[in-house]
Amino acid sequence: MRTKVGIIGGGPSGLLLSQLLHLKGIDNIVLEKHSREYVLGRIRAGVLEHGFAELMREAQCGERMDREGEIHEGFFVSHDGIKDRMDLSKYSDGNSVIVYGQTEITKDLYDARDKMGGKVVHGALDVKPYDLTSDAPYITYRQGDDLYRVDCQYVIGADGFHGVSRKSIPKDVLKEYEKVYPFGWLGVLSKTKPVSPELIYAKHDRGFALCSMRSQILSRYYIQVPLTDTTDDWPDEEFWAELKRRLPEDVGANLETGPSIEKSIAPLRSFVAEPMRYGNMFLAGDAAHIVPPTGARGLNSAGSDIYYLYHALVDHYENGDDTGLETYSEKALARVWKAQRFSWWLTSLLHSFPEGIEYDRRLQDIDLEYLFTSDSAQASLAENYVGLPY
Ligand code: RFL
Ligand code: PHB
Repeated sequence: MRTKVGIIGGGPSGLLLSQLLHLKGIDNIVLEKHSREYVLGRIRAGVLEHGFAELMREAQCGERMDREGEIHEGFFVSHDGIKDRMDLSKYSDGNSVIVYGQTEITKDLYDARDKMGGKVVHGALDVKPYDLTSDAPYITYRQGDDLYRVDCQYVIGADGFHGVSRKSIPKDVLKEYEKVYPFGWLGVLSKTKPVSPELIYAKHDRGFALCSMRSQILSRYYIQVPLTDTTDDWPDEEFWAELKRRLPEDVGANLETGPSIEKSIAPLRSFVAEPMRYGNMFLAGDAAHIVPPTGARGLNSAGSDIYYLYHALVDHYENGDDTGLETYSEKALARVWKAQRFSWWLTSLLHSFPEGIEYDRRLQDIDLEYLFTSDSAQASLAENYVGLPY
C-alpha cells in the first residue's frame, strides 16, 4: 500500500500523531507489533502536563480525560517524618497537571482511530524501514505468513525504547547518551482509596516511595527496589508493609491495603539518542529518549515531540514549508534535554543510592531544605513539573 506517513509503533506517540494528521487530511498508517489488549495492559504514566492535555483536545480525544481526569494543583514531598507541599499552581501562574492514566489515553486514542476509520495494523511483525535517505522510503512487515510493503514519504519511529527504528540508523550517525540507575521501581495497582488526595513523593533512608492514583478508587504505588529483585520477592503483604515504613506515620496509618491487580518492576534509566532525524525518518517519544519516571516526564516529552512533528508535517503538506522538518531534531532535543536534567535532579534528590557516600546524603538534605525555603527553587520545580513551553 501507499501512504504519506508510515508510523512504526502504536503506543501513545504513534497513535496521537496518527490521529492529529488524519484530522488534517494527511493519510497515514500505524504498524504495531503487539495486540491492542497487550498495549492496553501496560500500566505506565499517570501525570499529564497541560500541553499534553491540550494536544489530546486538539486530537478530539480530550473529552473523557476532561471528565474523568483529576486536576492536581500540587503534590507532597515527605522526608524525615514530615510532609512539605509543593504548590504547583501558586508557583507556575495557576498551572496544574491532570492525573489520568496512560492506559486511558491510549484507549481514547484507539477509540478515536476506530471511529474515524484510521489504519492501525496490530501484530505487525518483523517491521523494517528501508531507503530512509531517499525520497521514497518504505516499510515492510509480516502478519502470519503474509508479507506487506508500505510505501510512504516519511517514516515515524514511535516504537519505544526497544523498537527497530532507532536501530536502523547507522552507528556512525547516531550518538547515544545513557545513564543507568542502580535500582528500579516496583509498582502496584490496587482497587483501594488513595492514601492522599495529592501525590506523595517520599524520600526515606530505606528507599524512595511514591503514592499516586488513577482515580478515587484506584491507587498506584511505587517503592524503590534493588535491580536484583523480582515481583516474586514482593508478595502483597510485604509490599504494603515496606511502603508504610517509608511514609510519615500519620500517612501510613491511613493506608488502605488490598490485593494488587498489577505488579511490575521497571529499571530506571536516562537515555537520549541524537539526532532524532535520519533522512526521512523521524524518531519520537521513547524511541529516542527515556527518563526515570520520578519527574513524570516520559509521556509528556513524547507529547512535545509529537507537537513539533505534527506542526512540521502540516507545514510541509499544507504550505510547502519544510522549516519545521529541518529543525525538528534540534528543537525536540532542546526540550528533551531539559526533561532529562529535571528527571535526573529529582531522581538524585529523592532516592537512596546504594553506593552513596555520606557527603552525597548531606547534599540531598540541604537541597530539600533549600527547595522548601526558597520561592525561586519551588518556582523552578513547578515550571518543570507542569511542563516547559513547547
Ligand atoms: P511506547 O509506549 O513504548 O510505545 C511504543 C509502541 O511501539 C511498539 N513497538 C513496535 N511496533 C512495531 N514494530 C516494532 N519493532 C516495535 N517495537 C515496539 C510497542 O509494542 C509499543 O506499543 O512509547 P511511546 O509511544 O513513545 O510512549 C512513551 C511512554 O510510554 C513513556 O514515556 C511513559 O510511559 C513514561 N512514564 C511516565 N511518563 C509520564 O509522562 N508521566 C508519568 O507519570 C510516567 N510514569 C512512565 C511512568 C513509565 C514507566 N515505566 C514502566 C517505564 C511510570 C512507569 C513505571
Ligand atoms: C504514576 O501515577 O504512575 C506516576 C505518577 C508520577 C510519577 C511517576 C508515575 O512521577
